Amino acid sequence: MPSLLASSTVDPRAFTRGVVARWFGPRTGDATGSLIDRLLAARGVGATDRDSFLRATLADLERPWERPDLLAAADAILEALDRGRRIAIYGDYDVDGITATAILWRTLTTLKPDAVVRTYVPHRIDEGYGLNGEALETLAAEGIETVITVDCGVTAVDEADHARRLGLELIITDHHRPREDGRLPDVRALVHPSLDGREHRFRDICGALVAWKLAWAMLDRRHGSPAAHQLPPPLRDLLTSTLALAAIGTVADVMPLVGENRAVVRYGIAALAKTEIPGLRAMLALGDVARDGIASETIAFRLAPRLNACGRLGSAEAAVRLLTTATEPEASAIVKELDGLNNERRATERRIYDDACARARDAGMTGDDRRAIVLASPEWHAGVVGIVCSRLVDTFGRPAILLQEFDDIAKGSGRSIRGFSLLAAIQSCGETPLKSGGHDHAAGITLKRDRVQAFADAFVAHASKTLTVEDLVASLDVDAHATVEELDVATVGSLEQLAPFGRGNPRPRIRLDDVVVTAPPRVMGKSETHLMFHLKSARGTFRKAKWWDGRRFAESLRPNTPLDVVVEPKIDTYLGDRNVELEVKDVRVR
Ligand SMILES: [Mn+2]
Repeated sequence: MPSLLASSTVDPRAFTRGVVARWFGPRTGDATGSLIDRLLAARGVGATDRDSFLRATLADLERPWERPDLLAAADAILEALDRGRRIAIYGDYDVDGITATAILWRTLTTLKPDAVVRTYVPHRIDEGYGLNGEALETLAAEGIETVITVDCGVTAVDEADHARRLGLELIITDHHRPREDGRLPDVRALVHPSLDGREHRFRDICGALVAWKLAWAMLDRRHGSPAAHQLPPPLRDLLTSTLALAAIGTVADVMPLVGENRAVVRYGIAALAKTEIPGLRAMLALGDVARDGIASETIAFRLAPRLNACGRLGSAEAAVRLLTTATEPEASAIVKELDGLNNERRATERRIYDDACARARDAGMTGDDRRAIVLASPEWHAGVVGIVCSRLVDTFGRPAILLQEFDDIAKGSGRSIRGFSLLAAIQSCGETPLKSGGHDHAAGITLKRDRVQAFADAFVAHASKTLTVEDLVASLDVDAHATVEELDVATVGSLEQLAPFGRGNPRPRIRLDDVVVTAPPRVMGKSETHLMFHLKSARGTFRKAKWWDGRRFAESLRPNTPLDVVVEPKIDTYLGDRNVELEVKDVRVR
């Protein structure tokens, strides 16, 4: 059997052990040039791509009128509008699905204000993800004639046949992985960025961006100037305002922020700051959301969790209304509701996390012998266990699977660590689940309830056999070495050119060798878990540093003990002064 472990082959990049994690990254002297050039090189952006990466403009996007699949779908929808057919946009309950739904709804109702267009988002618990036959029957019975999917449908071969029997015209737009057997639904038009033989130029895009490109294709077909493909100003504004929604979907669906996604998120954030969409304005008006300006992190940590909150707990209907029909007063009421649900979700998450930690410790799944966590409970909400798994992986440095038990089944999800493929492990540990799917890093699983214990034993045994104790130490990717002197306001400020940051393009992590802490760190924050101190180079240059949640590592920070540190440099603009601040991620005593 082939090994499931990448760590059994040696990572080509050297690693050093810090207090918290193994550091993977370039050796000293590996690269030359300015810091930004070294960072780009570390990310595989060479001299030829440098300018387009830094520029990241919408002009670099593939033109929708150059794509036959987008044109066919655009024409089918325009024809449906012209014929006055009743249209349903069928989406998904996560943020990508909700924003994709809103993009098409806004476009269709602008193109034809009196069109009959409704949205349909399945209930997470009662219906589950994707096109389902019963929903199609409901829509047909209601008089719907054309169904356009967003963020789902590419695997719906049987449902497409069912739709045809019901007399529904079906147009599918999706970005999920097609079926293993290669069968595609037989429909009027199908748009998908990564189908074999008809891939888009940039394939890693979310459902909302697929929908936005379709919107652009429709607007161009109907109102674009023939040669230059220019739109009249109000329609250009529509495209800009819906770009904010596409950016939210892109970040929330954790797309890699490279290629087209960089331009979409960068310009989408600019559009978000000026948005006229009442629902988005109401979200931005929440106290904590846009306090420090708007960046990809604003979307990831402040907007997306709230938009997700109602869908996680069941129905995404309120969030869809927020981004489609809601007027200003409705929008602020919905945002209040979503904020409340998000707080509820966080409380649920904390409760499950505390419970799971205690049970993992009791079951001996947090020590060195048993190297994975698999637990089940009837009390745990299936919509939240995935997030809790991520936190367990962070805390205990090992794969974690949590299941909710109900009736005679157990359903849940898991998260993994570097070098351990979760899906492969689930499928090869000797207990066959009813259903499993996902990736190396994250997976979903359904079991018969009376097999949970056997599965847990088999999975933990498998992980304990394949993972070494060293594998359980968290890992940290380092982009480049630098000197303290080099991290001045101008250089650190210039790193913002690499934004937006997220998956595939994280905030630069920089290693500083041979520095010292000048005085005992100060404890800060309400929780008294954070540290503040100054780092000094051998040549005597100081920088302010912070270590969030670093108090437990305070004894590694004895003044004047030589250290190597990994930091994320930032510009702090407190009281209008611009200063460099280093966010410490890990230290190593030399
Ligand atoms: Mn999606």
